[in-house]
Amino acid sequence: MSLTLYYAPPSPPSRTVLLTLMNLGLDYESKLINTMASEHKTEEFLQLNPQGTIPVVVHDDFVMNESRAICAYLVNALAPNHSLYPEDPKLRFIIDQRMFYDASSFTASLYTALTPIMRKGQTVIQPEHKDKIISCLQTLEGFLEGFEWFSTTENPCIADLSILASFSTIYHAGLDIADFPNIAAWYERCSSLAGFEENEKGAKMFGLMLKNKLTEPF
Ligand SMILES: N[C@@H](CCC(=O)N[C@@H](CS)C(=O)NCC(=O)O)C(=O)O
Repeated sequence: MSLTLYYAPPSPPSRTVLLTLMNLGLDYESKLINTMASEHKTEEFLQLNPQGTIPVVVHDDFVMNESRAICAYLVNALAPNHSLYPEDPKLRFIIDQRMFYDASSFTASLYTALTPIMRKGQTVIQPEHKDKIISCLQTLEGFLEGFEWFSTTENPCIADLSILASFSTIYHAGLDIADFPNIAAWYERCSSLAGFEENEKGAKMFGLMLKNKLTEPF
């Protein structure tokens, strides 16, 4: 069996997959992709992923992109019914609901707010973009009310890993989390997860890059 991850440490979706591989205890080969040098746009890479994005995972000859779908596949194919993504339909619904919320609302709000800073030379996060991020954090805070993990069980799930990858990035960009005690306690709890330190390193890289471009605090 062979498993290869194409990724870059600052990239949140790359870190989501990295965290999943590490929490499943899977052996994999990693290939660093330097996006600054456009290594994700080479002909060779575009043959793997025509969308030209990372992460990409190749399991034997099966090629995948889209981080959360990759995480679900890794559990389904290589660790069925693992607590990261249990088969029980109701538990799985809760995990999918949190994970799809993360993709379609929380992480989407970050891309909307941060792309003008990272790629278009803006130096201030637009107030309406920040409002949307805060509104998503309020929702995430609510999901954690009475629970230790986004799974609502005593175990973390792949939604925890995808939210951790995104959240840690803005945390290290200077986001004030005083109004979100459930998220703060959850983030502290995440330090027990395999790969937490690797995720922190990448999140700090991205967060500091962002912080250096901002003329007003996050
Ligand atoms: N929804 C995708 C997002 C993938 C994505 O956009 N990755 C970024 C790095 S964080 C990328 O490769 N960007 C390059 C580009 O869009 O050209 C996932 O979760 O895997």
